[in-house]
Amino acid sequence: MTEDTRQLAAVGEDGLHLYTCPLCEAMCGLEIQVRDGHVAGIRPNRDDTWSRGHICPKGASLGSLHEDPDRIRRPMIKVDGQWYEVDWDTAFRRCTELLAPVIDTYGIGAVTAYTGNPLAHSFSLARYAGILLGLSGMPITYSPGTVDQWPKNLSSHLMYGGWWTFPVPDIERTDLLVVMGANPAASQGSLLAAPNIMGLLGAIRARGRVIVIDPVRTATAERADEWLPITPGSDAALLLAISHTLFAEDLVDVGTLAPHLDGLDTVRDVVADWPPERVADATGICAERIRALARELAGTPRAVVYGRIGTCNQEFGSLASWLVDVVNILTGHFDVPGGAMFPTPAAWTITAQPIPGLEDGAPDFGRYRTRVRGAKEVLGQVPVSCLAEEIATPGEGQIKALITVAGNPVLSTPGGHRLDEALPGLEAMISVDLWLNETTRHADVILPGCSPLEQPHHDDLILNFAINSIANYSPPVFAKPDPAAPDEWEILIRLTGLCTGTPAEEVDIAAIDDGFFDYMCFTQGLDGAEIRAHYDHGGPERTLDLTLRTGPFGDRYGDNPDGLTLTKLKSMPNGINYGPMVSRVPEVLGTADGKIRLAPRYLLDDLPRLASRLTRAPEELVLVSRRHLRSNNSWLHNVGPLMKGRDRCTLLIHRDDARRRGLTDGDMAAVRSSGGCIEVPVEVTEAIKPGVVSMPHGWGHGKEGTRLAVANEAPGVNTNVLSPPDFLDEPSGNGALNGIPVQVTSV
Ligand SMILES: Nc1nc2c(c(=O)[nH]1)N[C@H]1C(S)=C(S)[C@@H](COP(=O)(O)OP(=O)(O)OC[C@H]3O[C@@H](n4cnc5c(=O)[nH]c(N)nc54)[C@H](O)[C@@H]3O)O[C@H]1N2
Ligand SMILES: Nc1nc2c(c(=O)[nH]1)N[C@H]1C(S)=C(S)[C@@H](COP(=O)(O)OP(=O)(O)OC[C@H]3O[C@@H](n4cnc5c(=O)[nH]c(N)nc54)[C@H](O)[C@@H]3O)O[C@H]1N2
Ligand code: SF4
Ligand SMILES: [Mo]
Repeated sequence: MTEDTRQLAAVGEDGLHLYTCPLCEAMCGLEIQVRDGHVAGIRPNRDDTWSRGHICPKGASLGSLHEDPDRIRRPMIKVDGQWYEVDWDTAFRRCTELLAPVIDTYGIGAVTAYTGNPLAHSFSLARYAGILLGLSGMPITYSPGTVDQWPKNLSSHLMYGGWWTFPVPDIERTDLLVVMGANPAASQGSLLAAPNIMGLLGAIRARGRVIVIDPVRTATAERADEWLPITPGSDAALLLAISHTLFAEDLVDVGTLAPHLDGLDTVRDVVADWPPERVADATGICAERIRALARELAGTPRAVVYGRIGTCNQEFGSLASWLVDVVNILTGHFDVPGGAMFPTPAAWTITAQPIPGLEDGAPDFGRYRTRVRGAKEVLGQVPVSCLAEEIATPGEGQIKALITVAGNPVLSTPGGHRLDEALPGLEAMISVDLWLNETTRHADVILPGCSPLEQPHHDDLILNFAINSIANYSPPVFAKPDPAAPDEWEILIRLTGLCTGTPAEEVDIAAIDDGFFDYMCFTQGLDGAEIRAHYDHGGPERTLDLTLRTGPFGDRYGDNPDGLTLTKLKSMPNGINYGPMVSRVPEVLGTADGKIRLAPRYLLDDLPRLASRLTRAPEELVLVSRRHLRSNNSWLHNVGPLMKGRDRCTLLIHRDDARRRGLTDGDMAAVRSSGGCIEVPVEVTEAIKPGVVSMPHGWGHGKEGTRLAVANEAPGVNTNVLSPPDFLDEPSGNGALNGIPVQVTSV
């Protein structure tokens, strides 16, 4: 841990500030120079104990984000279609006026919330989302979890008895990395927090090999040793065939994990039916290559398979998520250095707690079903694509009021255009957001939080996916312009109180905060009242201190005097790095018998659906999604410096597929699916598997009533018009945003 000799400026003062970028899982340490009250420059902090000098263009643009004139700085209410800036008290009163009658008339069942992705990266929101979702009484809420990692939550719940107990590839120490359905060159890592991830991949190549399995020759594949183009949606079949080979060639070696495994024989029996020949056509990867891959994985002492969003938000996401772990386990690359390991987060999160009623992995899903479609609940969520129909369909239980928090479902969720049409039918909509965008334009009230640079930062959820155990606290760079303005956690508490019958403006924030804190203490076997006596304040800093002090390195309020506290962490501006992951089986397991369930029945029951997929006639073309380094889902398109360069919202299409349709580079094409039709310029390439086309999501700006001057100049089109709301991974209810059958024609 380096001694810092730099002179750091105090909050709000000119000079040098150290700040952790809150935009993605890479958690880069930044040096921010402030001059005359403005960001004069952002550079990587080479002394950061985690990121050691990595940065990307997004982090470098935090100043522009902060200064974006379109960013909402004061609450706004809409009256007769016209927006007015108001004071906070008026805004909360308006929330009460709107929401209380809905609850009185229809009950809380007519209210729901959508909580979006930036919430997971926010100091204030992440620690307090549990209050809104857990205490407001809303029976069903929605999130992008069901277009993202729900299959992973499901397989982890079933295998390890913990719905956020995710194994993470130890890319710092592996010699063979197989990347399936991830493009870290753009995303910078997902459910895999690593500093300078492409640098780490380069280091693996220097000592071993990197193989990318993806329908697209992505920037990650370009920088790998080998690209295996796979047919979208067929990863589970490939992994079954790899597992088959491991058993058939006697390559299975689970090492010291043996006493902790349940179901190994079942797996052997199941995969016996899946020889490589059976899946070669469907995957597009020949049987011999599949066998060689199995041998390579088994024969490399430190190897690991990493599957991410391309293996999750597809038709067989649950099977693929499960089988990635199965292959790592069968090859002995699990819970050992260089394999897939369970991180040890320095601060724990409320998500580490079991879901009430689902404590031990009993596959008790479908505890309730959605009203219109009858979609089953899985781990407390239903598919986010149900939201539009629940608002639009009249009858008992119809959704009449919506609270959005840091989300833009109109662009980001399947069939978002239907939501766009449904939202005006609501009786009340409240958005906790910083921009007037495609979703929030429908709100009646917008409650803005601070800009990231006006808040402290310490990641929370992301530490659960990090390849090192780290802690890093950043004080705010700027002071809040209006010290009386509530923080976002306070906004969430007021809205929670409002849902339970107290006017928003009268909610006792401290009482609810204390109650939540006491519950968190209770989960650690501590008495909340006693622990609260240590503090003269509440809010996220108190919560953070609790989760650090009762975490694996914590001081346990004096029991371990040299242990970690927030005060100690604050004295270390470059953060603390406790080093790489360590073996955690069986202690990390939450299953009743303390074993890993290798063959959960609920997942095996999905195999016939996969089997019938193999014999299905091939589609003419299928659509997959992609990300770009300078985007962040739908919301960084208003930052000028990030929008430089050529149009990113294009349809990638293979040269042969383009030629057959009379398309050349830059032509407009019509893309049609069972969900809808859009027109988009094509980008002809050889870096994609024939039969596959690719679009980025998060575009489709330029809507009337939005305030996004830069984004609206280059709006792009919304690919989620093409995502059929009922195209799902059945076991998890996760949206299949990849592998969508489409037709492409020249316009
Ligand atoms: N076709 C396709 N669609 C996809 C995906 C895909 O791969 N393909 N990926 C899916 C995935 S993985 C995800 S996570 C979702 C993301 O979908 P969402 O979670 O809905 O995220 P965004 O669309 O980026 O919207 C983020 C919102 O948060 C607001 N915001 C930003 N910072 C803050 C803040 O600090 N506080 C508050 N209150 N608001 C803030 C922004 O203004 C914006 O309105 O998209 C999904 N959609
Ligand atoms: N710059 C930037 N960073 C981001 C985001 C962003 O929007 N921009 N979003 C953040 C979020 S919310 C998330 S969830 C993460 C996601 O992070 P990643 O998982 O790395 O996501 P992508 O970059 O979309 O890469 C997914 C890859 O899956 C491939 N794919 C599609 N279908 C299949 C399939 O059936 N099988 C296989 N094997 N591959 C397939 C696609 O071609 C694509 O290359 O990124 C996060 N980081
Ligand atoms: S990679 Fe970029 S967006 Fe992600 S944390 Fe680092 S600077 Fe921020
Ligand atoms: Mo995501």
